[in-house]
Formats: sequence, structure tokens, C-alpha cells
Amino acid sequence: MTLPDKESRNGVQQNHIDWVDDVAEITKPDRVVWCNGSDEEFYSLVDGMVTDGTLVKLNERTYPNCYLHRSDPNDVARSEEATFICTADKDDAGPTNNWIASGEAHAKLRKLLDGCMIGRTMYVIPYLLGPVDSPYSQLGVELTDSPYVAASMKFMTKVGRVALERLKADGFVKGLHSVGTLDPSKKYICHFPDEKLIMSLNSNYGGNALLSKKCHSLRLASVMARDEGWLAEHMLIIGVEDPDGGVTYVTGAFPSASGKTNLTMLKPPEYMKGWNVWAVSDDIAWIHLDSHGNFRAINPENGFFAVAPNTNPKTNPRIMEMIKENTIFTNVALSSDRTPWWEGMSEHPRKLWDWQGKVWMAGKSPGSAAHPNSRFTTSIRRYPFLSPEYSNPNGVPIKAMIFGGRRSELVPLVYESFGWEHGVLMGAMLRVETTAASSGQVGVLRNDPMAMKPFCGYHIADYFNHWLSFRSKSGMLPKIFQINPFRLARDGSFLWPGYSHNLIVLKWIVERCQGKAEAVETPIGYMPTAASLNIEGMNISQTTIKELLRVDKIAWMDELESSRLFLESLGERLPKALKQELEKLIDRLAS
Ligand code: GTP
Ligand code: SPV
Ligand code: MN
Repeated sequence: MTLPDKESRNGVQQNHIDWVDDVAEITKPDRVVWCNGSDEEFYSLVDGMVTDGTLVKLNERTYPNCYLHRSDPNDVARSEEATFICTADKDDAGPTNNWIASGEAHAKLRKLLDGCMIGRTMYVIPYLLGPVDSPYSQLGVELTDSPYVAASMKFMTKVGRVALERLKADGFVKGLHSVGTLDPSKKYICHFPDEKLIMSLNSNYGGNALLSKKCHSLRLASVMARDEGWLAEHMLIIGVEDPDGGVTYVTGAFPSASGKTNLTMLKPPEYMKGWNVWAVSDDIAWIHLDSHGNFRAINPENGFFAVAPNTNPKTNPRIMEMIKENTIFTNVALSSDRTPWWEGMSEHPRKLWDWQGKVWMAGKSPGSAAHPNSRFTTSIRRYPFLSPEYSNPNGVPIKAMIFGGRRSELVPLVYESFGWEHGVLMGAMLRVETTAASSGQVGVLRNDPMAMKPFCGYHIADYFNHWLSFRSKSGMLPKIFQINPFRLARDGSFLWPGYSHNLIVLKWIVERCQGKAEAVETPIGYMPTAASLNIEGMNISQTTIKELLRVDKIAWMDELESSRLFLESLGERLPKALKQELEKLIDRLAS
């Protein structure tokens, strides 16, 4: 094996090298390569993949340094059914996680790992999550036999020297990933919170294979956050600039494929002069309390792995501009001039190659040309409206937290909780329609508390308790809101135009935090009046606005019944305060 060269080995602890050696002894790669995160290394990885057909190089004139990756057709989304929390006691994982006893998982995986990298290169990827020099940042090392993962990690995290320089004896999360045979029946994404270890086998898909993302930054980090008194959340972070030049920092927890990236990169509509949205994070937030009780959020990531379909110059010009260079596309379609294409980007070109590389003819071929969960990966540094506070080692102070998700019915455009406990209940009660980001049926209503159902690494009732505990730890609790830009009209069209117009909703939220915006009290929370929403500039009828702000008491009672059943199914560990909040909400609706 190739040991790290002198330069990259500098600062690496012996136990780290021992672990790499131990893994190599079991998996038996032909070569071991230590990644340094350089551009040269990136080009050598992608050149190798273009040569062996793993990547298609896109049109160098229109999409310079862009590539297309086509997944195995059985490996196109996160696999929740193959995702496990591995602890000694099943109760530690709780009812919303799959569980395998850690000893049993080690034994099972040991067999599958034996020789799984024969004939391949094992890449050693030291990565840093979070701002350089932040006390909240963390280190990880991913070992992978996937050059696609190795190249993507350069976009998603800070790879190489910056991580190696901080590597301490015990202070890193270990991630072992092998593409294996891609046999779906042998797919395991296993998390060992007690060992700060992740092992992922037989998938090469983003959330299953880029171990820094959901596995480290959420499933393992949520357990650390519980133990250490902070929050690791599936949340975007933005700074909303108002015409006076003030910036209010807001987080948003919406489930996968439910609008986080688009809200993060929102371009203000013409009619909202003086407003802007600055991106800090589009997917994950680590939130610590400072000595004044402020919620300070950092983005552990350094790039985007985001949904392509329906992104176009109208819905999101800022994203379209960003992904024209230095981007890896996954499972999009390809047009005859080797440019990427997806549904909702423009009129269908007559002839395309679909996401599996087959000829696709508009109006003739079945299904979609791009996969509904096709994505792009690029560095956050490419985004022109990246908040200057992105690199602040202390994070940004959060004033509002938003929950949301796809609800074609019931949930109004926006409303505000009566306080912290009610807000925690709002998050705990989140029920949303499933999307193509995870394998399984799309559009099925399910409980996804705080958008963390697939990502909370421990018992969800303890997680609610952890959220509630911030009441006594902070005098600076953020306000909590729920939004829903996804209500449908009878004809199946969206009632709310969404995208850039969502700034109207953000404005109301920000002005609530500033004590400026009006609200009316309803049984479910504070809501804007039609007049307190700044809709003059947009083309929407008063009837539609009324419908978007309507509270249907009878339908809400049904919703609460479903939530009650879900919360009660969590058993003894469900915090009493949450039960009481639910009772209060039921009483308000009934009266
Ligand atoms: P993950 O990367 O899976 O976490 O997704 P996400 O929550 O970041 O969602 P994203 O912003 O990528 O949006 C997912 C899909 O919803 C895309 O097809 C978007 O075009 C679409 N979308 C986003 N915002 C809106 C909106 O306000 N209205 C409507 N109708 N669609 C939206
Ligand atoms: C999500 O599904 O929430 C994503 C994509 O952001 S993945 O990285 O696959 O989890
Ligand atoms: Mn996500």
C-alpha cells in the first residue's frame, strides 16, 4: 500500500494510520491513495472516470468542467429500508429507526467487507465539517472505493490538509464505504454512535455514500448534540436582508425535496426592492448556544447535492447560473449537444438520452428523461450570494426557525407558534408527502418530525425532550413557524406560486421577529392577515390568499387525531409537556 506522503502524513496520528491499515487488510484494495483535496487530484479522478465511462464529460463550451454520472438504476435515492442505527439496546434507536445490535452488525458487515475492494483503489479522504477554526467544526475520514464519491467529497466538504492539520487522536468520525457489488439485498448503511463509526455497503448514491452528509452530519451528530447540549438539524440557514440593511438569520427544516435549496438561493422578485436572501446552508445546521443563550448556527457542509428537476431560469435563476461550471450532474438527461437536461428546465428537446443513457423521444418514450431525483453537486463557493458569515467560526444568530413540507391540503401558507413548547409540538407533528429523494412510494403522507425521521440517530421521543430542554437553557429562544407553499387547487395546480414569491412569507416572518408585522390569533397559532402580506406586486387573487390562510377546524381535528396516535405510539418516553401542548391545541380547536 502507498502510505501518505511525508507532507500529507504530517500531523496524522498513528491510530488513524492503524485504522486505515486494518480496513485495507480486510477489504484488500490494490492501492491506497490519501486524498489532499487539490485541483490536480480532482482532475485526475474525473479524467480516470471519463476514460473508463463512469462519467460523461459535458459540452466544454457551454458547461465547462461539468460531468454527468449515471447511477445503477437500482441505486438512485436514499435507502431508508437499508439504513440502521447499531447500538447495544434497541430502545436507543427508538421506533423510527431500523436497528441491528452492534455486535451482530459488525459480524455481518465483516463478512461482506472481506476482499470487497480487490482490484480497486481505496481513497482515504480526511475532511473537515464547518468553518476552519470553529470550535463547532468536526473531523471525519471516509475510506471509499468509489472515485465518484472521492471527487464529490471535494465539493461537499473541506478535504485534505485543512482537515489533516486538525486531526487529533480520537477526534474524528470514521466512515467506511464500499460500492461492493451494488446488490440491493446486501445494502447496509450502518451507524455506530458509540464508536463514532459509519459503514456503508453496496450503494454509490449521494446520501448513502457521501458519508459526511446525512450519516455524519445528522445521524451521528444528532447523538453527539444530545449528549453535549446542541442541535444537529436537517435545516437550511439563510440571512434575510431587509431594505434597512438589517439581516435576520432564519433556519428551515423541510423534508427531502421540499424546497430547502430553493429557499436558500431565492432571488427576490422585482416587486421586493431592497430585500435579499444570503445563503449559509441549504441542508444541514449545527446549532450551539453561546454564552448569551443565542442559537448560533453553522453549516457543516461546503457544497450542494441538490435536486435538478423543475430548476429553470424562472424558478431559480441563481441556481441555473451557479451550475453552469464545475458541477457533477447525477442521473439527468443529456441532449445531443452534450448539455444536461431535466423535466421543468425548458421545452423538451426532440431527442435526448435519458438518465440511463437510452435514446428518449419527446411524446413517444415513456417515463421521464431525467430521473425525478436527479441532482447536481457543486462547491458552495460557486454561489454568488453566499453569506459573508458562512465562514464565521461562531455561526450566525438564529431568530426564527421554520418547519415545512409538502402538504397538498390543510396546512396554511404560514403561521407562527404561540411559544417554544407549541413550536416543538408543531415540529413533532410534521406530516408530509414523501418525495423521490428516498426510495419507496412518492406522495404518501407520513410523520416526519422536524424533517428528521430518516436522520435522527436516537429515540425520537428523547429528541423531542432534548428540544424542549432549550427552554431552560436559553432566554433567546427563536420564534417557530410552519410554512406550506405546496397547497394544491382542485385542478392540481399550486395555489401559491412559490419560489421567489416565498420571500413574501419570509418577510412576514422577519417582521414578526422585529415586532413589526400584524397577526391574528387562530386556534393553531398566529397568522398573517391578507393585508399584512405584501402581495400587491404579485398576481394572486384575494380568494386564493384567503384559501391559503384558511384554518379548516374539522380537517385540523382529523390531523390532530393522527398526530396523537403517532405521538402515543412512541410510548413512555414521550415528554409530558408535549402531550399537554397537544391537549391545549385540541381544546382551542374544539372551543
Ligand atoms: P433535498 O436536497 O432533498 O434536501 O431537497 P430540498 O428540500 O433542498 O428541496 P429543493 O429546493 O431542491 O426542491 C425540491 C423540488 O421542489 C424541486 O423540484 C424544486 O423545483 C421544487 N420546489 C422548491 N421550492 C418550491 C416552491 O416554492 N413551490 C413549488 N411548487 N415547488 C418548489
Ligand atoms: C436528502 O434526501 O435530504 C438529500 C439528499 O439532501 S441525500 O444526500 O441523498 O440525503
Ligand atoms: Mn436534504
